[in-house]
Amino acid sequence: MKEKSAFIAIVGRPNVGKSSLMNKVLGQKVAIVSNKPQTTRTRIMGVMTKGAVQTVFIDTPGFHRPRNELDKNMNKAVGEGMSDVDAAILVIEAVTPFKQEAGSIPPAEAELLKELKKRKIKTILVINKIDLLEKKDELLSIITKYNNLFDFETIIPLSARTGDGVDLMLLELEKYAKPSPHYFAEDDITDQPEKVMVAEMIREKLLRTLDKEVPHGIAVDLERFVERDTVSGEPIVEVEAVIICEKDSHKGIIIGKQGATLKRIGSMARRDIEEFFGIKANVKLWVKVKEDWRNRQGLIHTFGLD
Ligand SMILES: Nc1nc2c(ncn2[C@@H]2O[C@H](COP(=O)(O)OP(=O)(O)OP(=O)(O)O)[C@@H](O)[C@H]2O)c(=O)[nH]1
Ligand SMILES: [Mg+2]
Repeated sequence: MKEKSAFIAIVGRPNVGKSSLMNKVLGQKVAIVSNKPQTTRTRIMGVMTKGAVQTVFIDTPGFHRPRNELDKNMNKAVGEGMSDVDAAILVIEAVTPFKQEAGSIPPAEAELLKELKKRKIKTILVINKIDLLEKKDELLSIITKYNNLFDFETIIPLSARTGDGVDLMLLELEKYAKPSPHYFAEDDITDQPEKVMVAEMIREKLLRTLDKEVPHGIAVDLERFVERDTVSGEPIVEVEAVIICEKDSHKGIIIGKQGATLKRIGSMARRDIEEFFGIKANVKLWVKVKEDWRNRQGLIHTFGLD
């Protein structure tokens, strides 16, 4: 059997459902998901091996106007995610949360299309969240609008939530696999080390629990991550993490009244970690303030975000 591989970049504005789509395809949660924009901060690979064909998805941060050094790094990660791929998926939303002028598209999407054109990348347009569409004929105007702007390989409306249309996308992707050895082992699902995945699981709970500007200024630094046996011989994974935030007032919000918020975040993260490793977990969390860390390259590097 001749091995084949395909590298597929997933790009788009923040919050359109890129990570949800990758997770749905893989049938496993590899990238964290939240209803806040800019959830994904780095390039994350998701690996799917079916027989001779290995498809490597590259989930990227939502492309957006940069406001600090971290944002610039995130946009850079989008550019890097698009290099040397066999095709790209541009994900857009069937229903946008903001008003748009007729015929126009969000500036971030226009910029991504410019980049895809410049790099001559074969691009599939995915219109996500069709489960939210009240009138299906609205799809037609979206398709016409985007078709006028770019020569897409194909356009696929789908729902990463329900899975509707996802099979059609996978069928389309088969075209881009090229004869090549596999880059990952057959049972690999991601390039992220376990330590990074644990830190991300904690950050996801923070994103889901906190509001306004607080979650965007957060990083999770894993200080301890070990598996050991308890006295009764049961395996347990010990996790100790520091939650970095930007202001004293944020620290207070994260901890909550008598530590209630932090406790809730810790137990939600513990459940995820236990499910992921299939053994019991202990999660200890602290909160520290590092002012303006999103503009300090040294700290951005420390948290693995460059
Ligand atoms: N109704 C509906 N919601 C969806 C669908 N796909 C994703 N979502 C929701 O959209 C929000 C954003 O999803 P993500 O997968 O984190 O989006 P993303 O594009 O990776 O976002 P960034 O990482 O911030 O760029 C979450 O609340 C998802 O649950 C869908 O098909 N239907
Ligand atoms: Mg994402």
